[in-house]
Amino acid sequence: MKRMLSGIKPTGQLHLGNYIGALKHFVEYQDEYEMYAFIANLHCITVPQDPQELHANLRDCVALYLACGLDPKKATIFLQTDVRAHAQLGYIMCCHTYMGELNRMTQFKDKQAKGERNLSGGLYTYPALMAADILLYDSDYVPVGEDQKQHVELTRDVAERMNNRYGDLFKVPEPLIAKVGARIMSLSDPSKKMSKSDETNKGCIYLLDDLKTARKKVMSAVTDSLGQVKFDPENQPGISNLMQILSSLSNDRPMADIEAEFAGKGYGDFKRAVADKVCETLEMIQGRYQEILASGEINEALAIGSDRANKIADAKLAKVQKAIGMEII
Ligand code: ATP
Ligand code: LTN
Repeated sequence: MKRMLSGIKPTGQLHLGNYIGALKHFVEYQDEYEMYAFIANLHCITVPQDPQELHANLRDCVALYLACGLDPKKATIFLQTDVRAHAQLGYIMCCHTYMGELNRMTQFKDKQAKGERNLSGGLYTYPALMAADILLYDSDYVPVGEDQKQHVELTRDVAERMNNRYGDLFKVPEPLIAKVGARIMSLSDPSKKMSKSDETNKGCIYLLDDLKTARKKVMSAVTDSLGQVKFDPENQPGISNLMQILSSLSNDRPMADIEAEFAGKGYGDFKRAVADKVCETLEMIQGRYQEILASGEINEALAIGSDRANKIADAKLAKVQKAIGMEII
């Protein structure tokens, strides 16, 4: 069975972009692949976090993994800090990644370009830790949204570099990016991706938004004055974004099908259909989320997951350290 690994940062509440771009695929893949899904709580402290909020978000994040359908019997679900080898291999990867490579990473460059001050060293070296996350498990595939492709490509480069230098240490992974929904845009500004760090809060639908709020956000989504439901991201970014949401929440329904259904109808009808689908999805997730919080499922899933993950990660770390010449015995 091929192996797949992905992580989500528990910074803030998970949103519909995370669900459509990442979580939904983890669930689809868990039957076909050996799936490793973790909560990247080391990555999230690369930017300042409020300890109480972070603690609450961690719990919510695991609960939402389970509520979206990840099954601890099939997938290995764990907290990054429960597997110490991530930080240790992360350091080793950092020593094999060039500053020139890190300088090219857009996530860091964007923050720098915005003039944000006091960016941490951790934020700069973040891609090296991400490489360690992936390579510890000899992952074949890494399902992520479009924004993470560059990090997976860097992981491939560093893996190949180390394989050439020390012998066959790592499997070289491939990013897996869905055709539809890899970049869900903000509802209030379709030129930006839907993001947890949305200042206005209007463009982002959180998985735990109450249904009324979620419906309102869809109904007030920015569209255009062309008056046709057509998939044309360049000229109709707002409508095309809503179409992507509708399509991926309806088993990847073809765009032509959606265009045909709404031909000659107004944007109001179309938005209502999108809002209905979004609310139906949120209702299902939130129902399971409440059940999970009231049960002991979270701790149980994490205990089984970290046990499984530690075994694989420890063996890989030992192999790497030996190959580099860092071990005495
Ligand atoms: P932020 O929203 O603060 O920019 P993030 O959501 O990108 O952060 P993560 O929570 O770690 O950070 O992302 C988890 C996964 O969700 C990643 O695979 C990422 O590519 C995907 N993802 C995030 N936002 C979107 C989006 N708008 N559309 C599609 N996929 C997304
Ligand atoms: N960098 C990712 C989160 C992440 C990840 C990973 C994804 C950390 N480690 C390993 C895939 C594989 C993000 O910001 N979304």
